[in-house]
Amino acid sequence: MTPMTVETQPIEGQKPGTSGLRKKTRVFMGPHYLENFVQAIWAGAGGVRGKTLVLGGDGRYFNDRAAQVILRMAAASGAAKVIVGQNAILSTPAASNLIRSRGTDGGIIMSASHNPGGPEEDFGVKFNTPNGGPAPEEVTNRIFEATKTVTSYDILESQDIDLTRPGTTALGSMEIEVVDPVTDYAALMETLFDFDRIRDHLKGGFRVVFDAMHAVTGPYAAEILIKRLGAGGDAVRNAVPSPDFGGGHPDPNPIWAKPLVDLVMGPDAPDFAAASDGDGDRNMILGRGIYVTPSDSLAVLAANAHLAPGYAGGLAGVARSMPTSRALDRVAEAKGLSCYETPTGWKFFGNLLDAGKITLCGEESAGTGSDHVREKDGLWAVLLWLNILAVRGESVADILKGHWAEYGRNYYSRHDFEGVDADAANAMMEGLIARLPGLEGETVAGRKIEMAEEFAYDDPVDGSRSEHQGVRIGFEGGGRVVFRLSGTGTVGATLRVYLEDVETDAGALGRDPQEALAGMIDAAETLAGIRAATGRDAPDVIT
Ligand code: G16
Repeated sequence: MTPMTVETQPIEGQKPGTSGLRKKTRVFMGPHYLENFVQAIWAGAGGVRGKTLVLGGDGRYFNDRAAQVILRMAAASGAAKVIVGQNAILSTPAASNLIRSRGTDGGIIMSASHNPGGPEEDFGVKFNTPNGGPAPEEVTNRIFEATKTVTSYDILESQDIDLTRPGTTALGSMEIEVVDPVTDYAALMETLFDFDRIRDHLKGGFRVVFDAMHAVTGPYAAEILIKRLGAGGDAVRNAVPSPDFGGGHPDPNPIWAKPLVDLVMGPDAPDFAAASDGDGDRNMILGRGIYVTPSDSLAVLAANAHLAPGYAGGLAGVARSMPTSRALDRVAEAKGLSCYETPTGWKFFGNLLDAGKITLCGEESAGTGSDHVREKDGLWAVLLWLNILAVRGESVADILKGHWAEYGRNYYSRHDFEGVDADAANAMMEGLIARLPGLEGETVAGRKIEMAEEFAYDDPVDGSRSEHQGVRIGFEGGGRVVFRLSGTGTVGATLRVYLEDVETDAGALGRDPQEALAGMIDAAETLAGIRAATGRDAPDVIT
């Protein structure tokens, strides 16, 4: 088997976004598209000669084909070994775990996360560094630069590798180890949580439903929740992964996981319900009659993590992305913990976790995680909730109400305007940014503005600076509006408007969030002219 060098030329637009490169699947399947990007990853990673990598994906359409191409390219470029999930499947947190626990040089994850899959939908590729986390901007910038100059790529000519059975095989001089995707991950979870206690709680009649949304967590949830924790056989729904996620959006939010929300609001509600996304790193938490926002979930987990054995020693510190609500900050303040504010993107937590400055972190976009891996982790969040529920013996609703009574409530919502005209969205943001210097002290929609700025982040570990990370406008009394353009969409632009207001009056903690946030919603419209810029009367998705 001799490596071939294939001539190519740079393809425009291969700039990694918030989380790797995401494009329409057909774009990825186009001539040289995937190959160019993978060759650029090798360049950005300083080459792969002699290195060991992890490879896996969420099983979406083209996952299997892309894996074969990446393996041939790794072999042709001299990689020593690739550890690959059986059938090229690995959830994102499981991949992160393998990268770390096997002491590898990093890995490639094939996923477009919560975006739908299929020939007409989305595909994605991202590179994770040896710490198991998404490559930091310095590396993704190098990858992007390499995509602009690539003139050839190396690939081995060979038949497909059999990835259907665990075991070791070879491709040229490269070793390929096919591993069961679930085993190591499930073992890690057992080290963090009190499985006996959770099992007893479930045995005592506490009912759990988990919706895998036809995506990668099905087999993980079946192994952990049903087999190891003894939840009933019907506890895991939509458990068989499919290349197009059953035709749905594998996005665990009240819109795309509506059947689950309906279930917990209905007469036959389980005590606890949860869902995860395409690649298993996001989570949605529900209790009987209640939806827990990701920001509240993060705050509750931070306040109670010590109840699980893996966190019994307390937390080193916590972090959240800037648009995430400041409910976490209240917990951190009460407990005397450092609380860091990072830009959107899990990659920004990596340095803080590596340096031991934080143990727990999360984002409003349904991501929560800890220092056990370097990705957010959907099932981990479910298990931490279950551990807390088992110890406290209360309902989800009571825990949440108790939390608000103790710390106050940060009403929170995100309004998304999807697939809007990119030029119009950019012009809206630029107009807003130009007005920021004059906004402080002004009153908008009846509330006085205390601060108005574009968020920039100075990494306290490596000193790097990331600018233009969203516009934030803070109001007297703790209200806040944040504007950002998404970095994960594949069509036009998606405008995200993050709304927050603080309530500490005990009699006003149970309001409908959209109603409680009406003032901030007005302020956002007045400040940015969202309707005019997007041509929409209302958001496409409200979470
Ligand atoms: C990714 C990132 C997250 C980010 C989210 C939304 O999640 O890993 O850090 O919060 O996208 O990003 P944006 O607002 O730019 O669309 P995932 O689950 O898609 O990998």
